[in-house]
Amino acid sequence: PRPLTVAAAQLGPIADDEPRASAVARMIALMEKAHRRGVELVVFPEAALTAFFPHWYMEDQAAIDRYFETEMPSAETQPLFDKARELGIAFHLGYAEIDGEHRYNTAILVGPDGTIVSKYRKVHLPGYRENEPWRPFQNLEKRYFERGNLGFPVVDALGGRVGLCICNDRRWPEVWRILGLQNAELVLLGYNTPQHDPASPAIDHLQDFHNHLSLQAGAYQNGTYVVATAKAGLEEGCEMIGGSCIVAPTGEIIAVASTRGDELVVADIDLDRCKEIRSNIFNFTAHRQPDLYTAIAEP
Ligand code: ING
Repeated sequence: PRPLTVAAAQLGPIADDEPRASAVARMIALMEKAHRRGVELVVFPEAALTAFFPHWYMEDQAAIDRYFETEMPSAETQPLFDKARELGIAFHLGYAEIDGEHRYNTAILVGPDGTIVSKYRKVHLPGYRENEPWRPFQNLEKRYFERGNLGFPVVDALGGRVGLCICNDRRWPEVWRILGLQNAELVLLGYNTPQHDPASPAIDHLQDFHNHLSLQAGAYQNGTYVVATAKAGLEEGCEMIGGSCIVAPTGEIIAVASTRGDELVVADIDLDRCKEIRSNIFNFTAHRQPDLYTAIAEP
């Protein structure tokens, strides 16, 4: 057995005028609670330092860039890295990244010694590029971010194979299979998911279902654990789902949030259990027929 105690550290809304120091303090409080519960890995949401600014239209690049990090860690985020090292806890953090002239929706995995061990830049950017004023809120990720250029990373960490993706990525089966083909045993992701989709209001009541459906399918069909963490609640007029959860390789949800605020969702997992799925039903070597799948990679 390879036991690991993991947590989804769900965050409630981050107000547009809430300083990074406040978001960091909330995350440190969750990390300290996690430590008291023997947690070894804490997963914070996508865009965990600021309000999810793609929900509104901006033209002034200086105003947009206020939501981005030009260095990681920075003075405001250093306390989170220091706390992690003090407690010996690894953590996942989502944030908006500026790299030279490039802007990405980024996530990192930081080891228990406070060093960055993996980094991912979001590939599946939902929404659109130009303002659509008919909507009560926007999704302008295609305007504010470039497509990620770091592939879909799986690294050796925490005694296993750890993969990253971000939010909309979880809805695309290709992402899960690319991580599965690299033998991911634990996939970490954050999300900011509105309850209401102005383009498809008829399925608003299914947003929680579609969230868990995507995570459970990805976990089961690739024999991996998943820790998925929401930024939840009413943030700058946009109601976002919660449902942060930990999913087993069997596809079972083994722990789930019950609020839309700051909440720690904890589970004891055993990375060896991935083999139950990957050595039988989803034994890729024995059962996959990649020569017949070429259409999947065609545009
Ligand atoms: N948010 C949403 C998500 O994929 C979305 C966008 C919501 C797409 C609902 C489709 C339906 O969870 C981000 N940030 O990707």
